[in-house]
Amino acid sequence: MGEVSVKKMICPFDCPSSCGLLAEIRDGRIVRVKNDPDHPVSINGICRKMQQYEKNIYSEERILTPLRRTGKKGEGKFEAVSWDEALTEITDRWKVLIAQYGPESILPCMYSGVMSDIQRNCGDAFFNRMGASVLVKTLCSSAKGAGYESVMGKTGCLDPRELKDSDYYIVWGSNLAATRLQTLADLMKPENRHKKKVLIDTYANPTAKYCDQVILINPGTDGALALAMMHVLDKEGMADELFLEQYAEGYELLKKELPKYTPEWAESETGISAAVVRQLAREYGAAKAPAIILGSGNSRHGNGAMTVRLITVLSVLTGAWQRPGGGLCGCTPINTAYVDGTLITRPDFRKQAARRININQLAGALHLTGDEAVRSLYVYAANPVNTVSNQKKLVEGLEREDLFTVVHERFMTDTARYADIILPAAFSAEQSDIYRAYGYCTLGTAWKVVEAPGECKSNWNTFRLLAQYMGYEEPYFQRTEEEMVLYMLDHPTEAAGNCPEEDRQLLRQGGTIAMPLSDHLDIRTKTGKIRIVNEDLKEPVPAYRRNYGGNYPLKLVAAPGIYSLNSTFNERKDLVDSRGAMTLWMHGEDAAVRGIVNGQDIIAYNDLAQVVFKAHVTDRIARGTVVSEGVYTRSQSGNGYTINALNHERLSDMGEATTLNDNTVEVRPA
Ligand SMILES: Nc1nc2c(c(=O)[nH]1)N[C@H]1C(S)=C(S)[C@@H](COP(=O)(O)OP(=O)(O)OC[C@H]3O[C@@H](n4cnc5c(=O)[nH]c(N)nc54)[C@H](O)[C@@H]3O)O[C@H]1N2
Ligand SMILES: Nc1nc2c(c(=O)[nH]1)N[C@H]1C(S)=C(S)[C@@H](COP(=O)(O)OP(=O)(O)OC[C@H]3O[C@@H](n4cnc5c(=O)[nH]c(N)nc54)[C@H](O)[C@@H]3O)O[C@H]1N2
Ligand code: SF4
Ligand SMILES: [Mo]
Repeated sequence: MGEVSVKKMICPFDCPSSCGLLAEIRDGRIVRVKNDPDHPVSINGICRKMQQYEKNIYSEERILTPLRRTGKKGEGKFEAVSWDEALTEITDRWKVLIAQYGPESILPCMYSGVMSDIQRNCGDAFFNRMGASVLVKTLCSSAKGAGYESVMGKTGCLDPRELKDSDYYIVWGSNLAATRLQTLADLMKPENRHKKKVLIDTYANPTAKYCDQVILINPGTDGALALAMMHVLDKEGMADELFLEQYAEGYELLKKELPKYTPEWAESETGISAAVVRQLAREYGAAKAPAIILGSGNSRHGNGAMTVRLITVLSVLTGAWQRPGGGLCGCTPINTAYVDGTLITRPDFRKQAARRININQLAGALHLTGDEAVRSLYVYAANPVNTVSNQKKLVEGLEREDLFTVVHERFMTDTARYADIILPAAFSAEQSDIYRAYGYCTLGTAWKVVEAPGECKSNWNTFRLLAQYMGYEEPYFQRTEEEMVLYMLDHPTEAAGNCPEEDRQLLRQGGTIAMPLSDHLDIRTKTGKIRIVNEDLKEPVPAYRRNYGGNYPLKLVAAPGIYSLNSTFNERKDLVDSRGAMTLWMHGEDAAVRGIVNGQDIIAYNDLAQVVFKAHVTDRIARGTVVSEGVYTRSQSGNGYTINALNHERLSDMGEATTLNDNTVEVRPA
């Protein structure tokens, strides 16, 4: 047996900390993965999913060669072909489609399978060059971003490392134990243990056991709670009017609206008793440096951006932002660009504007006909059958015989099953890239540590080949992956260029550097002030607006799970086994009136579909709400459909985002 060498990697998944990893390598294979103690964030460890990353990389299920479909769409029958055969077939089909119907008949579909900059975004350059339809990539938290920015502009929010200075925490619609593990670790440190932690969520998610108080709220009503808290703060003289005068604009206009938003009014919207609203507001107002740790759950509603806008305004009301640890955490802590993304996406390659298709409306897009029809779909780093709304209609679209579908994947996902051609994808360990965490002020690089098995290729190398077969001759498509990383390091943004020499050296070698934390009083809005009232918006004064809701009696929430990351990690048997069946949490009273008992098979249904779950009956959920955790595959469900079959394609109020927590269902025994 050869010697063990240790190399640095960075976690490529869609998770806010982009943890540093150390790979132990023997005979060209990774034998173990652990946390990199030199990394600025993941000093204490990494999550259970990534502790055995080698199990994913060397999984028996991995796709190792290009494949051509031999069975019916969806059946999962394929034969191995060479890269040359696959690329020739793909590009021949595309050339015909472009000549006959124009390049907009081709639609790329990507999302967050890999988060490193080049591998994630290089496809944009290829499809810009082609002139293909533009995918609007708003499957995650763009409503949250729009709501925050409408108040704070580009001002950086708290980096979680600053939470050590806070004296009170509100975890608002986030399951830290699953999605922000490094933040939870910080909150549980001995020096922070005694500080009160309040969870506001639709159910007692796995983070509840780390909190001192759990407040259950009706989904989509958080804006009412924020307004009622502001009502109390204003009425009881806890708003910091000096701070608001100096740093913000428009408070006097909002103040006029506050009298009507009483805790009693909020109780009728949120289901939280007026007494608890008052108690929460008073505690929050009494704290010197309270931090609101905001998840994305409550932004995935028809009123999601307005909700985040109201919570952001609440975070400034008591002047918390002027004290270390006070303010809002969970939006973007970075107030400047670390990487010039246009060097990767190359908007200049696109010669004329093309139509935009929102990823949340992919199902509808695949049913367009005539001149508008989508005739080819190229999916990479995404698994829309499991992660995009309106699953049933989406699958019907993918079944179209005249839709030429290519999927670049690591595993036979529910989406890959519908491909005409599958291309085998590399893992992050087998490719090189630049990494920015979205939840921390860090910047890193990681070089390939092992060769890809079989014929797997990275996104960059695949688009390079596709460009070659299409006859695209731009120098961009000639670069190797390593040359592209070096090119990016040689063309730094101002912030990255200003790093100390030793940090720049580290980036060339591979590793993560801590970038300066944002100055939270350096308000980066158009007016230089925090915009409590924003004249650029349709509704300048923030107000309570209801979410879409629906005609069925129970509100349905899709929560993230600990054992998977969106649909990723469904290839890991150990994690899938620990997770268990696809369950639907429901309140004991809601179950009783429907004759449902714990553990029973149940059917949740609405106008879109029926989905079979196991009932998880509990009193730790808001009445009238049902929640399903985690993203399951179709084969793990009782009837071949998962929660997204029950979700509409409607978009949020700002940011064109998913509204996957804003749907209603009825439930009956199966
Ligand atoms: N293990 C694991 N880690 C992950 C992911 C995963 O799937 N698994 N996903 C990754 C991705 S892509 C992202 S974007 C982040 C997301 O991570 P965060 O931004 O921290 O947000 P979530 O944990 O998704 O927040 C979901 C919570 O919001 C609650 N919620 C839903 N609607 C409402 C509402 O109207 N009001 C309130 N108060 N709560 C509501 C849900 O019940 C759930 O507990 O996590 C990333 N990390
Ligand atoms: N019901 C429900 N739906 C959700 C969510 C939820 O919590 N519940 N979360 C939502 C959120 S926040 C998000 S961000 C989206 C995420 O939606 P998706 O981006 O579809 O995320 P994943 O399901 O993780 O699928 C990513 C796929 O990319 C593949 N992949 C990984 N690395 C690479 C690579 O380097 N190259 C290529 N070509 N492929 C690669 C993986 O094998 C995986 O199949 O889902 C959203 N949808
Ligand atoms: S906590 Fe998130 S970033 Fe860290 S190793 Fe796990 S999935 Fe990756
Ligand atoms: Mo996400």
